[in-house]
Amino acid sequence: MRIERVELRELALPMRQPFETSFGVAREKRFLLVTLHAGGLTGFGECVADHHPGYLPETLGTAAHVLRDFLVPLAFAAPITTPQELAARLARVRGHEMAKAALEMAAWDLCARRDGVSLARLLGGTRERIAAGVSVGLQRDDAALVDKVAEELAAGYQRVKVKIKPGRDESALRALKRRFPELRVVADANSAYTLADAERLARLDAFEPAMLEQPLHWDDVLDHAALAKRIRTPICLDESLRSAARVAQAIDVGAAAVVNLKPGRVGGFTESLAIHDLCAARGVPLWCGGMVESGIGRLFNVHLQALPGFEPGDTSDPRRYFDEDLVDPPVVVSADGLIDVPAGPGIGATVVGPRLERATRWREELTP
Ligand code: OSB
Ligand code: MG
Repeated sequence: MRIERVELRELALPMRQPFETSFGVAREKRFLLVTLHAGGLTGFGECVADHHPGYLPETLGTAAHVLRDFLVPLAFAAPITTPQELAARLARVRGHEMAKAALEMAAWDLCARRDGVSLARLLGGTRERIAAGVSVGLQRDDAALVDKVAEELAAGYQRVKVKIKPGRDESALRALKRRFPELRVVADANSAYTLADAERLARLDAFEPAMLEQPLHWDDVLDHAALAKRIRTPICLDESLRSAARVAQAIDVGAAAVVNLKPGRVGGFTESLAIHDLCAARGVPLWCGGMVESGIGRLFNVHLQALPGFEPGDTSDPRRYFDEDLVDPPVVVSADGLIDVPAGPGIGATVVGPRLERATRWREELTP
C-alpha cells in the first residue's frame, strides 16, 4: 500500500468537567489527528501530546513538527504492507514517541480496514468486551472526592483511580477507605514526590491502595526501585515507561511491580505488543492507561485491551469529558462496567465528518 496523502489537523473539544492532576488543570482538550489516505481507504491516529509539556516533554507543537518534517516523509518513502514495517522505519527518529504513535496507529487502522478485520483482530485480541475503569482528577476537597468516586462506582466502573499530590494524599485515601472499606483504589501522583518523601509515602500503605502510580520523577527508574524497598504498596510506572526495553529494565531492577501501558506514550501498537508479551512472560500485571482521548483514541485503547491479560485500566466513557463523541457508534460503558470491542473493520466506527470539521482548529495536507 502506498500512502498517497496525509492530513494533519489540530482539534479542540470543550471539556464538560476540568481534569486536574498534580501537574495542572485541563479545561479544553487540544490534540492532533493524523489521517492517512491510501487506495481509497483511510486510517486515523489520535496523538496524545498535550499543548503543554507538563506530563512528558512532547507537545502538540513538537509532534506537528516531527510528523510534518520527519515521520510522514518516512511513511511516503516506500509502500507498506504491515504497520510493523512502518514502525521499523520510524525507529530512525529518536524519541518523539507520541508523534510516532499517532502515525503508526493510523497505519494499523488503515491495514485493518484493507484486510476487512477489526483492529483487535489484527492485534491478535480475542475479547469481545473489555472492563472499563475510571481516573478521577483532584477534587475541591476530600468530601467532593468521596462523592465523585461514589458516582463513578454507581455508574458501574470496575476500577477507580484517584489523583494525589503532597498535601492531598493521606487525608484523601483515609476518606475513601472510611467510605469504601472494600475498594482498592489506584493512587496516581504524576511524579509529584521525590525519594525524600519515602516516609510520607509509606504512611499511605495503611489505606491499602491497589498501587501507587508514578510517584517520582517522570524519567526515573532507579529511585522508584529504592522506594519500592521502603513501602508495601506496589509501584506502577507510567511516565517513565516509553519503550519495551525500559519496561524490561524497570521490572529487572524492581522499580515496576505493575505496568501502565499507553500505546500513545510508547510509539504505538508494535511497541505495545512487545510490552504486552513481556509482561505476560514475566508475570507482571498490566493495564491500559488513558490520556483523556476523544472517542477515536479511546477506541484504539479498547481494541488493544481485547488482548488477554489486561486488567481494568483508565478507559472510561468519552462523554464524561466531552458533550458529543467524534465517532459513531459512540464508545459506551454498560451499567456493569463493560465496553464492547467493535467488530467492524479498523477502529469499527465512523469518524463523523461535520463534528470533525467543527472541532478543527487548523488542517494541513501533506503529499509526497
Ligand atoms: O497519568 O494517567 C495519567 C490523563 C492525562 C495525562 C496523564 C494521565 C491521565 C489519566 C487518565 O489519569 C485519564 C483518562 O484518560 O480518563
Ligand atoms: Mg498516570
